[in-house]
Amino acid sequence: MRCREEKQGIDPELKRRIEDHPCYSEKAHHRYARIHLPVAPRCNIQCNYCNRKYDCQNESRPGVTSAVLAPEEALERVEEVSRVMPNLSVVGIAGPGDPLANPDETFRTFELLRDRFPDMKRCMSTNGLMLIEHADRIHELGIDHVTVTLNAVDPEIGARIYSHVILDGQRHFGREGASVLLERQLLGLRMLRERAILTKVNIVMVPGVNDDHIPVIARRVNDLGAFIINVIGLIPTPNTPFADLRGPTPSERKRVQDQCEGFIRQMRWCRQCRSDAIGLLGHDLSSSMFESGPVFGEGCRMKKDIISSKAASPDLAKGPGRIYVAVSTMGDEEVNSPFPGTGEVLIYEATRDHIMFLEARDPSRFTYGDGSDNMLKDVQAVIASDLDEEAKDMLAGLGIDAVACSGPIRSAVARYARGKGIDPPEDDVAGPI
Ligand code: CLF
Ligand code: SF4
Repeated sequence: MRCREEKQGIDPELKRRIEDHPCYSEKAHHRYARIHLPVAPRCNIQCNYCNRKYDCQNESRPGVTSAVLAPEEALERVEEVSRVMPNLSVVGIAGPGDPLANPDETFRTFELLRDRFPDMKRCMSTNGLMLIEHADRIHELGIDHVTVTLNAVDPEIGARIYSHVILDGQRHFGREGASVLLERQLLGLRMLRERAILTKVNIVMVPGVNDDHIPVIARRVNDLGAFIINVIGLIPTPNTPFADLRGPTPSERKRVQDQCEGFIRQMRWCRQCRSDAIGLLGHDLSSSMFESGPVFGEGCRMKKDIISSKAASPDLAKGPGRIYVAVSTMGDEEVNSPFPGTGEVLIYEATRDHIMFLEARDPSRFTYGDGSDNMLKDVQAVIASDLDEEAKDMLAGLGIDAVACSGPIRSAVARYARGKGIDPPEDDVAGPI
């Protein structure tokens, strides 16, 4: 009988490369921490969803700014964090601009890290414009994981997403700019594959612009050897051309992810973290560990306004044989946080074929009232270590079950599902890869 890894096409060597990377393995994301080093302030393109007061949105949520560090300061930060965080396994550079628009700072930082922390995974996220020039350097420095954000493989669609691209001091606009970027992204991905570097492709899903096009992107990047894709919902940011658009609803995003799942792995657990994030995904400790002053003067003051302004309403479609459950957790794949509490709220789907983690809902983006934007209005149950009377009343008013328990999340979801006549497979109760 084939083991689960084999069924998923993951050989032992590949498993070794992803098993402690929180963005390449769902299981790892509950256990292993990453640190982002904000050493790269400049950018070489202009995305229509990006306000440059904030971090690069290709990897981060809008409304967050990170203080830029020099490479030596970045190394000191890793030294400090690694002393208190034994599960720190990955160090990444993801902004606040594009790492490859700041090659000196980016590569100097990776050089210092390679010498001082040779066993820590080195990771980078880029818009891909300058990959061709730097693929060899990336390989030499042992940067084993590279994310490329690629929002269109059709320049007509790309022209609606990118306002311009700067190459060799020249600005390229519209379709021409999008073609320049695309050509270089595709060649860059190929070059990374030739160097056996694991690649992830982030796609920012913009309803009405590239949503129907995402399966086409997924097929193309799969052909170019990408390991996994991460469909990120647009979070509209003030003072950008996309300020008045909306992000996808949970069911719109899930529909696209399900369409793509047939031919490439899906990362569904991304938290769109900031470019100086530290810790487990979803439990960012950066602001409690270090003063993260604003680079461009606004700081995180704007964060709440931006994030709460255009949250897509929860709309997972209930149906026979399928239930959605919200779990309150502080991490470790355990039900270990009360509701409401300071932990995250994770949404799981259970059917007779799977238990699937769908998304994390940020309480700051939603309300708990009885309106249509209640962040839990589309789930059947809330599972938490404890629920206060007010929470139980609110849930009862929405027809949602309140379940207090502890222990592994997937066992708790399976128990609830079985009580509703749905028996998920044992493999999935045991956990993800
Ligand atoms: Fe950082 Fe990105 Fe490396 Fe991960 S994040 S550079 S691949 S170590 Fe991860 Fe954060 Fe999502 Fe990025 S959850 S935003 S996918
Ligand atoms: Fe902004 Fe990142 Fe796009 Fe550059 S690549 S414009 S920093 S979102």
